[in-house]
Amino acid sequence: MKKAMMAALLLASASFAGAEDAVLTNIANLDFEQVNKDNTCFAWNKNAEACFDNPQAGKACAKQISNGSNWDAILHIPAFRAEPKTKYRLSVWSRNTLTGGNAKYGVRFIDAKQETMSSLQGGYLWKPVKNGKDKWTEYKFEFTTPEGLAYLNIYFMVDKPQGDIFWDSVKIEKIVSAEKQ
Ligand SMILES: [Ca+2]
Repeated sequence: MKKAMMAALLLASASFAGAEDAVLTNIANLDFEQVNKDNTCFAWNKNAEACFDNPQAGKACAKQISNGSNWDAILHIPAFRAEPKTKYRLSVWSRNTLTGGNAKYGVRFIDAKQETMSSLQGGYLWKPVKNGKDKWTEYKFEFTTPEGLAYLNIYFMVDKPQGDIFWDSVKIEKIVSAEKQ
């Protein structure tokens, strides 16, 4: 009886382990450890510089540069392949000294023609970070990709910032655990 219970427990834990969320590992420099010669962040656009003072992990983080407001102040990577009708979780770490303006992180939904799926909430999902939170803080949210999606992208936006904002240790996971239950 006892042995049968053990076997059942082992079996249960084995099937649970097989349904763990999958971290997407094929996206370059989500930890900001790779730095270009001009001190910008490898793989990201130019709206950040590498910062070696107090990263959340490793040797470097990103200090976002604002070149104005809204679209001039977005930091992003190239779009990466993703699956439609699938649940994902985006996690980022942030610290900031903002006393005005705002900063947010989010994703862009992109179709097979590499166009923004703007009929869906403008094609973007945004989440704010808390102004003045100068200790590293993890932020995350889950979302389900729409039918027809072919790519995702990760975006950081600052709007009229007063102060500095830093990002590190970005992670995107495909959520599989919930689907299997
Ligand atoms: Ca780092």
